[in-house]
Amino acid sequence: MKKYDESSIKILEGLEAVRKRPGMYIGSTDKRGLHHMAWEIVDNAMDEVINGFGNKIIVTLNKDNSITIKDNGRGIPIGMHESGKSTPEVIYTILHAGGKFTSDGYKVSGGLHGVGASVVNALSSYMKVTTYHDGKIAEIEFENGGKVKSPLKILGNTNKTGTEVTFKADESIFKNARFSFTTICERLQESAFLVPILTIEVNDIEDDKHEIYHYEKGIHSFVEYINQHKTTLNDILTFNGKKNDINVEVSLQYNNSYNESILSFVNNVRTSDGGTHEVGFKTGITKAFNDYAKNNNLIKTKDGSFDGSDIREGLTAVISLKIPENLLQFEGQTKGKLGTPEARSVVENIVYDNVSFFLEENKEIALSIIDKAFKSKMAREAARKAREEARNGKSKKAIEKNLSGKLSPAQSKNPKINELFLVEGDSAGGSAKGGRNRKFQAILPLRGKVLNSQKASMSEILKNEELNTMIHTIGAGVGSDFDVKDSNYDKVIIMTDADVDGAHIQILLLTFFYNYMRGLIEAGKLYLALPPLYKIDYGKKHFYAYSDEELEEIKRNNSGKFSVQRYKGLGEMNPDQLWETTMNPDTRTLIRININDAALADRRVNILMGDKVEPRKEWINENVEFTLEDDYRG
Ligand code: 1YM
Repeated sequence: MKKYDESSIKILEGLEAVRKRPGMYIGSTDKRGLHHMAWEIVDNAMDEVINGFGNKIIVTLNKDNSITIKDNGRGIPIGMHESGKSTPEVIYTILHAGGKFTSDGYKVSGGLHGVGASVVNALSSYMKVTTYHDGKIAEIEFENGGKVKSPLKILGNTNKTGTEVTFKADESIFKNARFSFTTICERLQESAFLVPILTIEVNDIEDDKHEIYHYEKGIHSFVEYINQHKTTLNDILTFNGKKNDINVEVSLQYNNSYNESILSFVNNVRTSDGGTHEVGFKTGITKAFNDYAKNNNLIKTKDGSFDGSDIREGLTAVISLKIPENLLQFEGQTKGKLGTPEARSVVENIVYDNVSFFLEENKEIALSIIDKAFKSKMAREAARKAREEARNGKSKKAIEKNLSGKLSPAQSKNPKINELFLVEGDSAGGSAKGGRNRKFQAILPLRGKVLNSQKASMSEILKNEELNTMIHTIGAGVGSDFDVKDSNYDKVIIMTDADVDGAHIQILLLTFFYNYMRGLIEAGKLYLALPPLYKIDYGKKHFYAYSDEELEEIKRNNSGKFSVQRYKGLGEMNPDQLWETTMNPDTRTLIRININDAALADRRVNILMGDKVEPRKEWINENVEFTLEDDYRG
């Protein structure tokens, strides 16, 4: 039997604590948590490259669901600690609190909340670390959540350096321990944009899929990638500057769409909730355009100046800052918002100077963007006027009359609890109307296909009866005039049949909300209802199955005679069934729509709904299987 000394026991207790509460260390044990494990090791490799050691990272998804991450940095040192343990053993078994720091004071670790390699080990059924260091190849293996399987041993000599880590997530902790090639590729591609010297290779052995990412032009290429399938208005403008130790790099380009797509990063970590740097960027670019327009007599009156949102219509921008540790401040629950006050004016000045210079040098482009901003301003003012009229003017009655034929309102007028169901077709609308809790649930049936808003202008949207009714029902405006605070509903729930037509309507509606009511999605108020696919009757007992897997599971867990009913549409359910399975807050499953990755969402929506056919065909060919990933549920 092995003997454990006191320090070994402490270490095992530490790792055991991680296994007891994995969520505290990696957020969750679903698909997202699983991928956090990979990011943790990838970030260690990335830190090494950012520190100036090595330039290549290879990630391989193995057949047994394990993953291998390899870099060509210095390799983890192989010396012994006074505890008698080797350095790799210490790094992979002792819980480290913070990230690493470089000599120039930049915190480079993108590591999630300072979680370390040892956490990954604690949540793995197997782990192997191989280091190429000081002319030697050395290897250590762990099993069962970080227990040493074989201590560090020298395997031979080498003239290479680097680190290779393989781990297999513990299947008793993770519901599904299979990594997603697409998820890994998307995240690593982003890293490759941010670190131009880096080459990243991703391989999936089982499916024989391979990707290589390397972008010498950095965030310039990032903007090029986001706008790839769009019609653009200018050559990409890239500039950088440095003040007060804060390094700023910006790339931007306009396209002919109506949305803005701004992505920001601090020390190569995404700041998905923005912060002072984004505020500075927005102020700087708005000021540059307004000053240019004034100086060239394009704006006459004071209130003729543009709102920031007018200037940002069709703008794609990537902002990347490097901030030394002593100035770093993050805010918000997920720490995704930069708080550093200095960043605001530094970014604002650099953006103002560079954009002003660009406008002076590129008169024609300046005019075309300003023309677009003018149109945005007009549309915004028209939408606002329409909304004000809807609220009090003559047309209020007309709109209410129009709505009264369609909307079944809730009795409550409380926007904090009310739910709006957008239902496909009149017959399902009838079931929903009969089955709902009328106190707080309103039903709006949608007739026929929804207009594809990716290809429509604001005035076409406002003329479309279906969308117009929806806009007035929600009551919070549309486009740049949209303000989620005015929404009449806490939840807007899209409820369609579980078939191809239903999926199409979902996509059209999601496209509309994404383009014209993005604030609703950002506030977490847009949902998809999840109706069951089957009803299974075992005499008196009955079950609902929401997927084929669930159907099989129900059949496995029950014995006796049964009959299965496949629901083809919502209309086939009687009101009680629809309430029980899909609408009752206590028993239903809703899928909350989020914009996890604005750039990716933008790209997807554009590929799927935009005016170029080729990229859509290509995408559909490459992604034939349409699946719903766990992490979008909740
Ligand atoms: C595939 C994962 O972990 N590479 C890696 C890690 C480290 C070093 C080099 C390294 C760092 C230093 C000195 C130093 C280390 N990480 C840690 C810890 N790839 C991968 N490559 N020599 C080598 O920071 O001074 C310690 S060493 F603790 F952060 F995990």
